[in-house]
Amino acid sequence: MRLKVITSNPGKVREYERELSQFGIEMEHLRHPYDEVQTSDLEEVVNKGMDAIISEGIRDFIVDDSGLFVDALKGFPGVWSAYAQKTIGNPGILKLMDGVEDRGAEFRCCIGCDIAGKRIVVTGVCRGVITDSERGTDGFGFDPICSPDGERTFAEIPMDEKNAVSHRGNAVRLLIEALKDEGLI
Ligand code: ITT
Repeated sequence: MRLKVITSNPGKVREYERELSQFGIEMEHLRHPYDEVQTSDLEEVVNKGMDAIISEGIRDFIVDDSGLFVDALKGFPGVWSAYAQKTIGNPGILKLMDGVEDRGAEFRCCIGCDIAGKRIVVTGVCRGVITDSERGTDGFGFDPICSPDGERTFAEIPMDEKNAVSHRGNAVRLLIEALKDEGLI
């Protein structure tokens, strides 16, 4: 079975490949921009994006909308994570967190999967903390400032360790359960 991963982010594709290849699912990276509606709900972004992609005749794909929700910033950057990453970047998030004691944050990943004419939408979460400085060179995006356990950041651990606890890893496990329930794997 082959699924397109529709994203501008090759880091996401690598994580899907690692987790889904063991179930005989091959991933194909497709850069195909789609409208991401402005809403505070990741699932709504995913469902509307899927409608648009399907209306163009594309089937058998995954889309992924993710975000970092920082407790002390009342959930910012959340659904604006991609914009925040491009503009203020990790140094900007660290600056907003300067002197803030409550470092708690949550990563969320919503996966929309169109497969064999069915739609599966699942969301995985991962709690962690925002570190005091950027650390590590692996991963992408907010990984150098996010730590699942307050010790190493996601950019300091191998991908398998990240996937074992991450928002995307948790979402993929829900997707695998749903694919099994549908008898598709
Ligand atoms: P697409 O929308 O094209 O898939 P994107 O990178 O813009 O790619 P999102 O809007 O889902 O993806 O992600 C919002 C931001 O959160 C973006 O800057 C990502 O780099 C970052 N992000 C998403 N997942 C992440 C992860 O596992 N680790 C670190 N940062 C992540």
